[in-house]
Amino acid sequence: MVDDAHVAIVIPLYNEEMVVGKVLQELREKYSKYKIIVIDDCSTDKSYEAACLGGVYMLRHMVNLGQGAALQTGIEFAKKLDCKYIVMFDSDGQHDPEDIAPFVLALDEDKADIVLGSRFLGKTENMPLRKKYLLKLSRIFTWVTTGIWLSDSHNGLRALNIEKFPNFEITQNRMAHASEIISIIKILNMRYIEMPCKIRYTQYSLNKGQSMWNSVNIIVDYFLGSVFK
Ligand SMILES: Nc1nc2c(ncn2[C@@H]2O[C@H](COP(=O)(O)OP(=O)(O)OP(=O)(O)O)[C@@H](O)[C@H]2O)c(=O)[nH]1
Ligand SMILES: [Mg+2]
Repeated sequence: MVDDAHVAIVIPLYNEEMVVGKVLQELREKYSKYKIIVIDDCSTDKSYEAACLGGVYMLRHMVNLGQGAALQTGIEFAKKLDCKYIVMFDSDGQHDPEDIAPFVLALDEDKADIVLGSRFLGKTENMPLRKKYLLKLSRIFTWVTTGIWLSDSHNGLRALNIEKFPNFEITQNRMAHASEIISIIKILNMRYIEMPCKIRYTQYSLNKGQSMWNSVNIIVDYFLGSVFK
């Protein structure tokens, strides 16, 4: 059985003051024994204040370093708290807390070392067509660069056995970390599975989400980050 005290939910946060409070409340109610670790990445709005709730470990970067760096800060902190499993969860309300438990169970039953969320296996609604095609393209990119074929290679919901892989380390600061994580799986020879997860596309998330242009930047970041490591 999963020992809840050794599970961490690591949540990168950047300018989500409107939604982060609700996201954390839901997580606290449903996973009261898990360690909930939020890393505010020098938000310019009131996200930090909105996330300072009881029962939440609140960390803060003094400068904006990007989602990859925030995840790594959270992973290091979770290791210090002796956590065995780490769940990566977005703060923008797009993920469904219900999806966490089956991911952690799969790790605990040793079905995999890392579980990757897939919106194409889950009940995702209102996904914009441009996002759908971009994600389909990105899985070809992932396959070419790593040899790993996934249905959804850029999904922020993941769960990983950090006790078994303490050297799992994200070095790509910004959004290119998603591609880097797949490379790490390959380098560390981790057993991975994809599991269904829901992504909520609301007007809020559509207004805020990643732009097409940013996707090009992510690819450039990834290559530069790999070359100049
Ligand atoms: N720590 C940190 N988190 C960030 C940064 N940019 C975005 N995030 C967080 O990372 C999560 C995902 O960011 P999004 O921009 O929604 O990216 P996405 O979900 O991959 O893309 P969409 O499907 O377009 O929404 C959210 O919880 C953001 O708050 C950043 O610079 N630093
Ligand atoms: Mg999002």
